[in-house]
Amino acid sequence: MLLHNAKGRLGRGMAVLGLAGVVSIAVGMPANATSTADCTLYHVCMFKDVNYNNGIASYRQSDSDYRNNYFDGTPQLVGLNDNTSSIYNHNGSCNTNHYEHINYGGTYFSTLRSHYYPSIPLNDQLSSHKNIC
Ligand SMILES: [Ca+2]
Ligand SMILES: [Ca+2]
Repeated sequence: MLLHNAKGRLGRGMAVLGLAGVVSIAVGMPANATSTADCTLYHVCMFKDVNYNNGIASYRQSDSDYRNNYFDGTPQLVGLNDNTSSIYNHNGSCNTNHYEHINYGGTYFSTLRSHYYPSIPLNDQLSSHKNIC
């Protein structure tokens, strides 16, 4: 039973070490902890990098000007304007047009409802989008 006590202390010590390991992994995680699973139903989601990585901006409605919008899930504040590289259209009923300029200007391309776009035309150029329902 004395031996049991010693093992008990060792066990607790290992548990603490194990927890510290988990914490350091969480802190050291790369900033790519976004995915299509983060996109709310009925929203269209823009991602900062290709393959839905490194930041997400999620919209139910159209947005005519990205200059005051920012990605979620980035370690530092990253503006949405001219930074989108992939899109998941999770809107069940609307397609979307994505425009090079604010106020739905310039070149655009369309996404279909419930479709995935791991890389997009107009990479790092999008400045507005409009729902087409
Ligand atoms: Ca980008
Ligand atoms: Ca632009």
